[in-house]
Amino acid sequence: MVIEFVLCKIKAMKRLFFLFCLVVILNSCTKVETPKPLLPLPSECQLAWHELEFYAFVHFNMNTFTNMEWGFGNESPELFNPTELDCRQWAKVCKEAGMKGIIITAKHHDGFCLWPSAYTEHSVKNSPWKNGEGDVVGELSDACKEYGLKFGVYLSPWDRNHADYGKPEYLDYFRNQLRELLTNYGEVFEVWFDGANGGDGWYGGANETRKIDNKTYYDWENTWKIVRELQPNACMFSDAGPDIRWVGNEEGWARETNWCMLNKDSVAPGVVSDLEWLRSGHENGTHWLPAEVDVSIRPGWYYHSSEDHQVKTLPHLLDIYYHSVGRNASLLINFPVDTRGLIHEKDAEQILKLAETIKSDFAVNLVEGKKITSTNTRGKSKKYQAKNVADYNPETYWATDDSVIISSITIDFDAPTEFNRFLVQEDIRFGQRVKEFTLEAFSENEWKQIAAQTTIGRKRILRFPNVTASQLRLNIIDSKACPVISNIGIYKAQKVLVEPQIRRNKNGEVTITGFDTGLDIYYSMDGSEPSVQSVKYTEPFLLNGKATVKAVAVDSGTNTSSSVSTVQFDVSKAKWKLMGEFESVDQTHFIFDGNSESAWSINNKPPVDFIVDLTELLNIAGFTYLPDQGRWNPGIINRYEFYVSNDGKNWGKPVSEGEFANIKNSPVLQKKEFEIVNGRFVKFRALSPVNENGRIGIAEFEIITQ
Ligand code: FUL
Repeated sequence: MVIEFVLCKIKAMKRLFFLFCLVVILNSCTKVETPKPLLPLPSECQLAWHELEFYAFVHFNMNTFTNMEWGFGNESPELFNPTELDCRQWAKVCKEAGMKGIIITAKHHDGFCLWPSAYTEHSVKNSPWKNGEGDVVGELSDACKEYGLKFGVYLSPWDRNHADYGKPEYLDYFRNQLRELLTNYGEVFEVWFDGANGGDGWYGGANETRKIDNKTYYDWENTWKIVRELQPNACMFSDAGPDIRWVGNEEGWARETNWCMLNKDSVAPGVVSDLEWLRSGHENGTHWLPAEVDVSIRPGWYYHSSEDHQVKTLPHLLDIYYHSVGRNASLLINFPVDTRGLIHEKDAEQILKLAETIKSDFAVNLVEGKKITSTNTRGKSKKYQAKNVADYNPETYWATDDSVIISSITIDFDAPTEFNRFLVQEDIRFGQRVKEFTLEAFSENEWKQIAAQTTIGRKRILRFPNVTASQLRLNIIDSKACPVISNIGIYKAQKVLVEPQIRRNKNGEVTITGFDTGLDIYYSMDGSEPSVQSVKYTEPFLLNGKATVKAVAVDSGTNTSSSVSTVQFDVSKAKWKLMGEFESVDQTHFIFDGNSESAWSINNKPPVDFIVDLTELLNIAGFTYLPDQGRWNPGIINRYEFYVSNDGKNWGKPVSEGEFANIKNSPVLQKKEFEIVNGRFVKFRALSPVNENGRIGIAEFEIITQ
């Protein structure tokens, strides 16, 4: 009996073991394949770079002390003398702002080196700063280490100082400097190669124009090899990568449709025939070449005290954030470090406001703990289930079967929930795939579409007015291969209470607008700080003379106020008349309409004269020129002369002349001041447009009176 019982037990155990093996075998046979990666794919170094998202540029060099954007190359090292240089202050600001690294202009186009290079005398070693013993690059690299930030270098290929620039010898010099920077300062995360080259320069005293062939002169393939060899983890930036591409503007935006891929061989550093390629990438591009949005927190890249009041404020910075990080690009914000050698207080204040707002906008993820379902799950496997998009694990994702592109993922909140932000990420280890998607919200018993969009990429964030719904659905409409979504977030961001925008049109009508809806606006014109006791703005009003308008936005619900905006208006333009050949050209009113978004331009051969009758004698101390802000063939002027006359016939010599430096890449407001001249007529002569045979135009023109 006992033997029989034992034999039975053994048999049963054998059966069980057999069954177990069968299950294991069956299971391994039906194991669902991971999605096939869609080429091209990011490299390891690019993947790590994508994670950084937001980091800083510092433009600090000779131009800081000469008040220039592009130095000519003949500046004396004696001029470089910061009084309180403190790279730790830069690092502290960047760290607190949530930025992940700092890239420094070790050498800009004027050739001055922030480190004591062994290959030139044109560097800090011949400056009075620290008696020539200083090294800004070294100090920054140390500060970055201390604050846990990455460290990167900008080394301008164009060198207006070097005698050999344009000859083959210069390439050795450039490469030697690159080696110094990549050997002596620890780990470098990004090397920034600027494509800009304006031609003329000092060049060791030659004072001439030197043209180079951007495609061949720097022998990029071999120059890039130096970086790979010395800093294998560094990504290289240029118009054409090889790792990171320029986004095709310096205003702080990528296109909504933005692919990480680009046909790399169609561009070269400094040679891009269509900026749209950089702004959107190429859907079927040959290389993984993601976009980096570079933008300065002020109009210029370098510090100019005249721009202390033009630091970009929170709404503008928020737009930049959502138009870069929110559109599958990374964000590189520049601080023009000042003559003291510090990030200016005003710049720090605004960047910290941005950081605070981003932090609070994304503090509570409404997806957390909610039911998530999908119309299809790859192989019905748990490994690819919809829930993975909310597990904060970047390794897991939701994917569909290879044959299923059109698919949806639904978040069920259980109860009506209010939100205004939607964040979604593809797992880019599998390539960038999604071409088209929509968002729908379920409220009042029906599904309503709240957005229809194109690409996703590494991160896509949508902003929309508050929506209250019990469910939210992401529909993938089109994709290059089955979608692979790693993360979804839904948020309710607070109302943005920032200083209102004040504008005056040609007739002298002042309009004041708040950034968000539902806010009250109060203003003053007597210099006092506006408050709820001041005049309430209800509609545009007339202002014909010189005056300072101040305004504040108030959220009556929470009883909180924005900071105050201030605009100083000069004399009214109501009676101004355009004279000469454009006198009766219809669209010229755009030049004086106080709206920076409208412009007038023509295709005439320069010189082109804009003559204005101010209709009264005025003490003129300068003028401002806002170039055409349009994205398509804008008529930007880069060389000018400015005349003042009493009769509109005898003009004499120009009272101001020169270039609008870097205006092509940064078409911001240009301000030129001169010794006061009394006159009734002014002539703004455009000597050349930035693009050869390009248009010549003006968005806004004003004079500055005493
Ligand atoms: C441009 C340069 O010419 C500017 O001066 C600045 O350095 C900007 C980041 O790149 O091309």
